[in-house]
Amino acid sequence: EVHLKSGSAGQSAGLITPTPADYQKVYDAVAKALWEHDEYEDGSYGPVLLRLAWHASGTYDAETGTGGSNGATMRFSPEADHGANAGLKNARDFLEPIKQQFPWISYSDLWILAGVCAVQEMQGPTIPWRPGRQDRDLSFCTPDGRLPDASKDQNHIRAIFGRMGFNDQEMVALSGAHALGRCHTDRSGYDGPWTFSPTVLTNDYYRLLLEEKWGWRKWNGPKQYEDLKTHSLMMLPTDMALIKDPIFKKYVEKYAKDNDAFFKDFSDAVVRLFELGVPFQSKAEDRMTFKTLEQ
Ligand code: CCH
Repeated sequence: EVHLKSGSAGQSAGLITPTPADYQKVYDAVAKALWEHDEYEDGSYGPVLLRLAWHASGTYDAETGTGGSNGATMRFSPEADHGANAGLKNARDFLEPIKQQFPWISYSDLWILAGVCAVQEMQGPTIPWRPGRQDRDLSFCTPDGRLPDASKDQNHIRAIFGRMGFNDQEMVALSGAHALGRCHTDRSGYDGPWTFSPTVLTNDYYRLLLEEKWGWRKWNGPKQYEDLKTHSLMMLPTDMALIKDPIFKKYVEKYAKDNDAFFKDFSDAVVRLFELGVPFQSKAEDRMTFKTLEQ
């Protein structure tokens, strides 16, 4: 049970459980703010919101049951200062007014709901969602080093995502998120977008991986690839590992050919990712789906 402020759920104050309609209101507020703040970067906070939700979830360790999106411990040092989380303050700050507007939702539910909203508003698949995350204090911060290191290879990808409990197919499906957003020299040190439409989710990431010619970029920054035709797109060493590894490559080829298959597998894998380590009271059947602003 959650304390809803008077009026926020169309009811008088009291201890009542928020309904799907209440969560849809939160979704709508995030979506509206996304469209209002199109001055950010390529025109949308969507990519950085998705990355916040992923980095909150991707700390999960299946063996110890620690980490994951329950807790929203990235609000605190040391987790906020982990190298992998550089720049995610932009996403947390973006969501702060929404949290003020809907004080009954936990930060941890809000961050993940915002990730769902980002995917859907960027024309991606529907991501079923359920509430139940509770905020925790900084003693629950995870140690540094649980998120992937972009300079590494397929063994590292398997070690990191295997620790969360994912299989090869899911690892490739999740990586399609790199159709969105860009790298920033002042955050990761890397530079540039993966696709020509970084605020619309498509299977272009896979198509470009396979169809473009890639070579090392000649610059002073960390080792990354650039497309040899336009020199405006990039791939990380971990991205290129998906076509160097024959098993990963099979899935890259599948998703490059079939956007529907990508959307379905991406949605399934993201639902799992976003629920890692959350002690839900509700059942999987109780997941809700949100309407986009357009719908
Ligand atoms: Fe990622 N990612 N990611 N990523 N990522 C970066 C940016 C985004 C890795 C490294 C990086 C996933 C998997 C991996 C997004 C979503 C996902 C950046 C640039 C690096 C580096 C950060 C910067 O400079 O701002 C590595 C390594 C892996 C796996 O091996 C997965 C999984 C997801 C989501 C499902 C999104 C979105 C971005 C763009 C963020 C932005 O601000 O534009």
